Amino acid sequence: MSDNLYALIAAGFPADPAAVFLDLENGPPLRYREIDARAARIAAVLTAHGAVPGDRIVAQVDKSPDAVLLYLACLRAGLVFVPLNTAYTAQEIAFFLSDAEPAVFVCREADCETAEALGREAGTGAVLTLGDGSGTLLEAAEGARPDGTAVARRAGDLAAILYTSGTTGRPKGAMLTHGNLSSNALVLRDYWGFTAADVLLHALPIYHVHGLFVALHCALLSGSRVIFQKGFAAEKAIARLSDATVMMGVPTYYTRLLDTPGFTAEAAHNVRLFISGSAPLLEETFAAFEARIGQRILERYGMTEVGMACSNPLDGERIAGTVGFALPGVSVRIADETGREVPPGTAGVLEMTGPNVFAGYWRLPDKTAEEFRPDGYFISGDMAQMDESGRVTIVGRAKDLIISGGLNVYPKEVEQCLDALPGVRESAVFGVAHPDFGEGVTGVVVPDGPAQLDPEALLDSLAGTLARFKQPKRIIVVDELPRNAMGKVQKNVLRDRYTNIYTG
Ligand code: MLC
Ligand code: AMP
Repeated sequence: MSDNLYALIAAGFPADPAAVFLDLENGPPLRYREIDARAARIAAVLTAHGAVPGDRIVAQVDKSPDAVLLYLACLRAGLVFVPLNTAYTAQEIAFFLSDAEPAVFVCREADCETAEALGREAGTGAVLTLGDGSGTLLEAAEGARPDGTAVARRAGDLAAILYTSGTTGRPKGAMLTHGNLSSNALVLRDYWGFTAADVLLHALPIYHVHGLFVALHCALLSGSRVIFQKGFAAEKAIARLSDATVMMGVPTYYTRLLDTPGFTAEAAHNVRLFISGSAPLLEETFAAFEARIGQRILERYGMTEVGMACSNPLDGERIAGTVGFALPGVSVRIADETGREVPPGTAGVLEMTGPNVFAGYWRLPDKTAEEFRPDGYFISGDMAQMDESGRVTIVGRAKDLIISGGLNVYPKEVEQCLDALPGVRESAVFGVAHPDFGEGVTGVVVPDGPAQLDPEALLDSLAGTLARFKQPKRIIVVDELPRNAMGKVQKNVLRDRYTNIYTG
């Protein structure tokens, strides 16, 4: 019996030939009955370009049904899907191509020329565009002769690599296996009570765990319909809520909904479940939501490396500021810096193990070893506490990480880019409260000599190197950085000093 996640998904496709998978803003829907043939044809094109099971397929493509089919095609053919944030710049992509060494890089039509140049530079097997014009992957797929069934995979075989940045500034590829994804998907479908009667409002990007795995797998494994929106826009989401039963989003989606007058209990009456994750949901947002809509948002906690680990219950009490309990099959503990479990109520680092926990960082065995305890627990870098009943509260981060609108930004990476700019001696990047993004990336720079530095010009200079969401929302020029007696930059002093710059 194969452990291919695609085989698991396909085995549960609804029998009803009219059942809709993706319900689109424009154009005909993608029906469940179409998935297999279309994914098989895309897979045939990839294999015709020499990709064999285990090879990586890097994709930087817009959100579309074809992008979802490309993911499913990779699973089906035993290829390892490597999705990239569409905001990444050419410089960022060059790294991913050289690190992942894909057989095929699939890009957007508009990026075709740059992508080909990057592919040549990195020695990528082939560069294909996802558009449906002449010479594209989809055109080739039209005429392709697909192979029979999903390629046999074992649970430990890789299904995807998702890059997450790191505290050193160098991104790391988290290797996720078919077993990791399948186990988490089945648990979530059941824990959140997904059935074929559900309709999921999907406005998340599909290059991260949240929109790609958590949302789509719950829908695919229950045969539910997905209202598939290109991106999140509060008005558009509200317009479709009366047809939806479940919505998933990052906290920014919920604050933006609450800032929109049309978001009322009436508009949301059909929705049985609002789920939030990827960043902390403020207690004020939870309370304002309950007061307006009469429902409690279900907050859950996860990471690229482990998928989902904790969730508030579907039927039990959902408590603001907590992320609930370890999911079935996942073991969570709060530990001190040596990995020893601390008593209930004490803050420590959240560690976890289970079938959901990734297989390590791509080609970084030493980094992988550093992040696991000898008994197999993965060290999340999040600070948390657990009460006597097992309920977990995230209380902070041991890692130097900013989460802006649900996207991770590692200060080191931004500091390296700022430091490389002419006229900059050094910089410090940190997050402070932001009313829309939760945390706003903020940079402080020290000039190299007497020359004046213009923050706007510095920001312009980052444009080609750093994805927009990683760029500081504000840059402040200072004479020197605050340092402790050991010479270490005191980011807490900077955070305190600039705490109100976005909130007034
Ligand atoms: C866009 N911008 C951002 C940003 N997204 N800046 C900071 N943080 C972000 N997250 C930039 C834009 O480029 C733009 O720049 C400006 O900010 C304002 O754009 P916008 O129109 O307001 O942005 P929008 O397109 O609406 O996007 C915001 C967003 C989006 C919050 C809707 O970022 C989003 O969908 N985030 C979800 C990310 C996600 O899926 N995370 C899950 C990771 S998985 P300018 O200056 O050019 O106008 C994970 C594991 C888990 O964490 O537990 O789930
Ligand atoms: P990523 O590496 O993009 O998968 O982001 C994972 C990180 O997001 C975690 O390590 C947490 O810091 C954060 N995160 C995810 N969900 C929550 C949540 N509900 N509350 C607080 N932080 C969260």
